[in-house]
Amino acid sequence: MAANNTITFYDLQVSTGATISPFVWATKFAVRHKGFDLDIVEGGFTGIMNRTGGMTERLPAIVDDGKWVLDSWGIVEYLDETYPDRPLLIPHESVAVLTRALDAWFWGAAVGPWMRSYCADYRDVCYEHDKEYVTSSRAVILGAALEDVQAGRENRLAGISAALEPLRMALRENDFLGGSSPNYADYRIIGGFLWLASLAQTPALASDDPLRPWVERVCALYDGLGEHPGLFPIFGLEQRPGDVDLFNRAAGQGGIYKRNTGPASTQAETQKIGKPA
Ligand SMILES: N[C@@H](CCC(=O)N[C@@H](CS)C(=O)NCC(=O)O)C(=O)O
Repeated sequence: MAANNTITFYDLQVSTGATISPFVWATKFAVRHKGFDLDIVEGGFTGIMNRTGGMTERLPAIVDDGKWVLDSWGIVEYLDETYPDRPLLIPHESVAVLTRALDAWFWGAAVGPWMRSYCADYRDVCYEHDKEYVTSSRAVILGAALEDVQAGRENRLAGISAALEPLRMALRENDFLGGSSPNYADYRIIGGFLWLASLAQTPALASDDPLRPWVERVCALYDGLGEHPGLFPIFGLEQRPGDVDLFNRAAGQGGIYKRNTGPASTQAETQKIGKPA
């Protein structure tokens, strides 16, 4: 049992003091969801091995009463297995399956494209002593100099915003991805938004984006865990002439959202497609 209800938490921060990593953000929320306090070990990208006594090169990592636990997903499994009587992060095995699918989609649709649109901002907000490593390592990952990868982002941001429609559809009808209360799906996805907010020098989403109430609702949890003063505004993107719509203003179209309640609900479409009686 965590001594004094506190878990030691190895953070990954930038020069504003805000957490940067989406994995680390998700895990911070996860530990607080279980009702534990965080004893934060601060630091940036370089020196992780030194800080952790050689235990890991990657963060997050936690120490619970002397026991090291690594990896964001590993930490969630550990917390639910070790503390099953506290609020569950994964309250049913289906939540794990669906969260992994959602996370994979979200990285392809948003986190990856945002990384290519904000990679120089990412480097610029790091601690001075991290900048050389972050510049060279991220150029290897992205395949070119950070300024070259980031160039032209103004032509890409509208499309990335538009691609988030599946999340908007779910969160227009529910307070949380967990339904009426948050679970690990919420924390996993908010991690990507908070990663962006830790570095974005220009907003990525419209001020009136339907995702905004959910983002603000999750950030306000646990005494405003996601409201660090070092975060930058991610809402405020203006749609330019020729841009795709930043989000779909006609909510709930198609698929599971187009409920069949009898012929009156399908008549207009039936006429349009010319189906014979
Ligand atoms: N699978 C790991 C991935 C963690 C990871 O890649 N963390 C990155 C930050 S996003 C890191 O520690 N990077 C250190 C570095 O770049 O040297 C997890 O889920 O915890």
